Amino acid sequence: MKVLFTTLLLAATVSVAAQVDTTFVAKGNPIVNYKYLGDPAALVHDGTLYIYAGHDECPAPKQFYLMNEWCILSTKDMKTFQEYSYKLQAKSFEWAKGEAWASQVIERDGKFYWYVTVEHKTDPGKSIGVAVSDSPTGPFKDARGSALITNSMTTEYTQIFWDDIDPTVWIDDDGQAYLFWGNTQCYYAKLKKNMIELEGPIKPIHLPRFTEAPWIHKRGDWYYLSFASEFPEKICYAMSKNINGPWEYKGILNEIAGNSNTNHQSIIEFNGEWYFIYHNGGINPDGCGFRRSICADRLYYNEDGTIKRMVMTSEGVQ
Ligand code: FUB
Repeated sequence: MKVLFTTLLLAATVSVAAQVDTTFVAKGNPIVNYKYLGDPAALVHDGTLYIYAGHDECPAPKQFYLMNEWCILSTKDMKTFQEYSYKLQAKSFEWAKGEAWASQVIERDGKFYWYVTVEHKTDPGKSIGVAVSDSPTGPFKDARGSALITNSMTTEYTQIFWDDIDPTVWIDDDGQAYLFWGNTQCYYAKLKKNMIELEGPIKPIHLPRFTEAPWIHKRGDWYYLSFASEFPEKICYAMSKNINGPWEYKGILNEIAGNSNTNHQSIIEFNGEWYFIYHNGGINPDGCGFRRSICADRLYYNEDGTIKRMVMTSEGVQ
């Protein structure tokens, strides 16, 4: 009886978690045109590409970040997308005041870890938390009950209150996991195998004109660290043969979006193609950095491993 009850409960939890809210066919860029979403972080798992994005809720004509939750989308072919009913709330982290800024999800040993930026209640400034789930579509719950990174852990490098934002996580071939993040100053640190504690010191990475939004990806034996640069933001990148650097700056990858002062990218391989997934202000009549929209375009490499300059298109990847 107990086993039957547990099985039913598990089945109910899984079906609630995977409930789809909206299915739509993308008509080029922006991909989503029924709501504003920014900071798209891509994950490929089991033949599906997931996008985790912050919900821009700032009403026009106001100009500030009003972001309370993150949403989950998925696609198997870059044409038909689904948005799930489950949303992760910034206030699900009891120690946080709110503000669902940029995030990323990564899988390890069948668990999905969602690293998020939020405003801390008692350690003034932005901080990084981590939630965990058995499914890429949730439900997620705070994995620590406290912040993984707080502003007071990095005051040695900068005095600003918003430098601890935009987490990106990489698990290297030897199993060692790394957290990269930052604004104005880029940081990285090793993570323990449990993915929810630091293993070792926080180290600075010196990148020219670094603003925010670091993203790590690897192709062949090259590691790539792309990031938002200056303001309004272009996306630039650096390359290395080692996740610990040194990083060689390679210049601009994507120009200013024009209709959004931020551009926040993720770069991922899916079904044999490389994609640059980013946001612009494309569905806002006046363009806007606080009512943003997710876009995707193909990304191509040169023979020497450097990346060709991105072309942002209206047609998208179809
Ligand atoms: O969405 C809030 C902030 O805007 C993100 O954390 C930054 O990367 C920028 O996109």
